[in-house]
Amino acid sequence: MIPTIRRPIVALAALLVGVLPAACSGDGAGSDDGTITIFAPEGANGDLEDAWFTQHVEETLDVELSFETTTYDGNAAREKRQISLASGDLPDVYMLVPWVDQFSKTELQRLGQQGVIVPLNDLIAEHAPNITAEFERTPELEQLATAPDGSIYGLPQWNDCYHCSYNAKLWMRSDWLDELGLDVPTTTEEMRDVLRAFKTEDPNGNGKADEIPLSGSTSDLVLPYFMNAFLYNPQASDVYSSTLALNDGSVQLQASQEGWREGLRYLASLFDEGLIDPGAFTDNRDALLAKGDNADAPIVGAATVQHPGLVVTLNQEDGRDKDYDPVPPLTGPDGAQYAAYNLPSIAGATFVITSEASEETQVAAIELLDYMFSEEGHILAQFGQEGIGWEPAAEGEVALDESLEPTFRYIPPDPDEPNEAGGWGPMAQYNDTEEFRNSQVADTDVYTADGFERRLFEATKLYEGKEAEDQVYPYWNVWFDPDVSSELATLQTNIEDFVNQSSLQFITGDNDIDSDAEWESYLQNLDGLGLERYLELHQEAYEASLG
Ligand SMILES: [Ca+2]
Repeated sequence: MIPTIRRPIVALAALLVGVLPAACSGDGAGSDDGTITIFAPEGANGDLEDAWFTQHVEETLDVELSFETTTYDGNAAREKRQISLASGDLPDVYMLVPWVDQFSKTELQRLGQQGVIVPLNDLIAEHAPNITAEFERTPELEQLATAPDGSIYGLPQWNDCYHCSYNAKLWMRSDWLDELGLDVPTTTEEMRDVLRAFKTEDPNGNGKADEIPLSGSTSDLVLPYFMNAFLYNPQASDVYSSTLALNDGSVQLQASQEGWREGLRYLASLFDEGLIDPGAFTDNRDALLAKGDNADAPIVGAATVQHPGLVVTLNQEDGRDKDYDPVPPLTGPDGAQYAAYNLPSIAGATFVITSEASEETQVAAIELLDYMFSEEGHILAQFGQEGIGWEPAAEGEVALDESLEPTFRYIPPDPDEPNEAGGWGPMAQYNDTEEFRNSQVADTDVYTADGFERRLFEATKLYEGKEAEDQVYPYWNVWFDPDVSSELATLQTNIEDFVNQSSLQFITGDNDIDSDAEWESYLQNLDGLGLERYLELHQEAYEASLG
């Protein structure tokens, strides 16, 4: 996602009142009595205070931890964090989960300049050898964390999730292709033929025309996968909704290009033939899953989902999820064949230290994070106790990436005792490098439950490298001046929402994509919404990010 601008922080005055000298902090939530007070989300899988890893790290590092907890519900978590920031009663540390709620880049700059949070540069250099080593191994992480003024106001989680970096995939029923004697489609026109056959030739064999050739949901958009057969489209469903890309070093909106119109023309023609489920544009994920799980017979032929578990419930008795296989990026009429790439780590910060922390507490806090950057600390923090949450790789087991030495096998929790292993789970994925993730053991049969990660890994190989490298806009490295953040947020909302609505209207035929007048009017509306200024702000920030 583009750095979205959160609600303005309430009561800045209160924030400043909160910046008390450490010596007076007895009435603050943070303190200098040797305890690190951590604001963190707590989920269904147990209590952070009593978690095995909490006890382990307290003994190993000789610290005391105390938690102020929030929830895994994003909106509620965001609100509670804002209240905490405004209360004048700051914790020593915020340790968050990126997909729940985290500090935006704008917040980091504002709070850093106000002195509410402290720069981590010196603390890392002096007390965090594992983080320092990781910065050297992965300079992209340091770049992601460094504000334009050179300060590291907080650290994001580095989550090098290979399959998530190519989110906009299409999965199709191989058994239907076999039944109809068809090959996996490779072009937009072959895709049309396959979807037509799915619709009209009863591939599920029940004598009813009940097949839905192609579906999706409001979180699993149809458009990104198909548009990439016409021009590079970075959209990745709910991960990244903007269509900004580079053209010879200039930031441009793909949705105002001629290729976009061609892509819409193609999708409108599929829709007109009844080959796309209208619900794909209006229904949520639960509704898509209900169609995929249809009791009488499988009815969904293909879906634009990141993985098959989003279209059918995995591991059902009839094994229907095993029939879905990935379809590589399609080639369009002019030879375009792209796949959207997005950095899987989310820019911003999940870890910050506040001015409430005494110098001693700041050092203890960065040492805690540094331990979680070590391989041992990472495994124990994320998965908990050995033998319960994970075990070392056994003789003969194979890593997800077969070229790597297997390190450990994750043990899924017992549903009756979800907290038994006592890890911190998603709160601990700071150093989730590609090597760490891909050296985990995975079953070599991709259609088993234990082989599911390998199935996603292999599917992604079909998409990797298909991004238009010189067109990828690295929005994750771009920082905006806090002074323009609210202007930018308004432009972004207005423009991106208008693109999404209009694209849908063109696809469903509410607007006529063949009408030059209607296309012109669409472009003029984009101008009226401030497209030029929107691109200018991005261009300036992009150029600044190049240093
Ligand atoms: Ca049928």
